[in-house]
Amino acid sequence: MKKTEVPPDHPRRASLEIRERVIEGHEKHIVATAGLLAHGRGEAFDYLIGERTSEQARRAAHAAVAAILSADRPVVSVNGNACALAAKDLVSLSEIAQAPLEINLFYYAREREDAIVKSLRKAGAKRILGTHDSPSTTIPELSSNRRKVDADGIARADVVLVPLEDGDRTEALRAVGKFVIAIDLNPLSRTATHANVTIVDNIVRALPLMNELAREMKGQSREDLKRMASEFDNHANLSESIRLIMAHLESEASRDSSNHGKTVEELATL
Ligand code: PTJ
Repeated sequence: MKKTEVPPDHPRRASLEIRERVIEGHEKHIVATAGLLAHGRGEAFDYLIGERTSEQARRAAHAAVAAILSADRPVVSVNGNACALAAKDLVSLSEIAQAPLEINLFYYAREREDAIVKSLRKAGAKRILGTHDSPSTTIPELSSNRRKVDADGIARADVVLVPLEDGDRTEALRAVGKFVIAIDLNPLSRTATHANVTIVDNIVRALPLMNELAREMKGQSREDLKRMASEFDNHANLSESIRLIMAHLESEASRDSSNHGKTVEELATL
């Protein structure tokens, strides 16, 4: 199917182009049908946070990268939406942090697995775990398809990055002792509240930032990185992210023209 062209002067161009990538991913079987709905929910929260990376998200990304770089066996979990929106960034983070990529799907279908493998390989991935021919084991706490994990990957990982995760799996990963990093635009989701570090931002902004930070922080000592990760307070950070949304809404509701053009951080201090 021909890709819909977004007019260059469309005021919502950036958001519509991201949406087109998800639709294209769905047509190629990378994204599950439910992934289209998940994206719509994400878009709504992105609108509420001002469609930009907040200071809170930046701090969380810093702690997340510190945790990944200081881990013994970090893994980057990949699902359909993450692959459609950020394949190259997932591959480069995996390389910088020496964290293997593992495909882990809620709505498993062999054609989706194949489509994701193809897309990750095109983005430069050399090694991909979690495929049908890899040795697998299960997370006992979980009943969905995602209970199957790669014996060489998530099963033995200490730190797992789960972009756009469903709540059950985050809880299950925590229950089996993993340090979980989530990227989730919804600060109220079970994933956001159960992860050790939640980056409340769009994956299309969060992953490039994580790559940049990973390059910068790679030379730091393991002790410093471990300290940065352990000092991060996810609940406090999520509360601040929710306050930013409230401030944004307050300003919109008051329709005070003097506040137009202010960033959400500036609004939060009013
Ligand atoms: O590819 P599969 O089969 O593994 O399925 C993937 C989905 C995303 C369909 C599955 O994990 C799912 O149903 O997830 P949920 O429970 O809908 O949660 C997805 C979360 O991601 C929601 O909290 C959304 O707000 C959030 N989200 C959606 N798009 C983005 C996002 N967060 C960050 N960046 C986005 N672009």
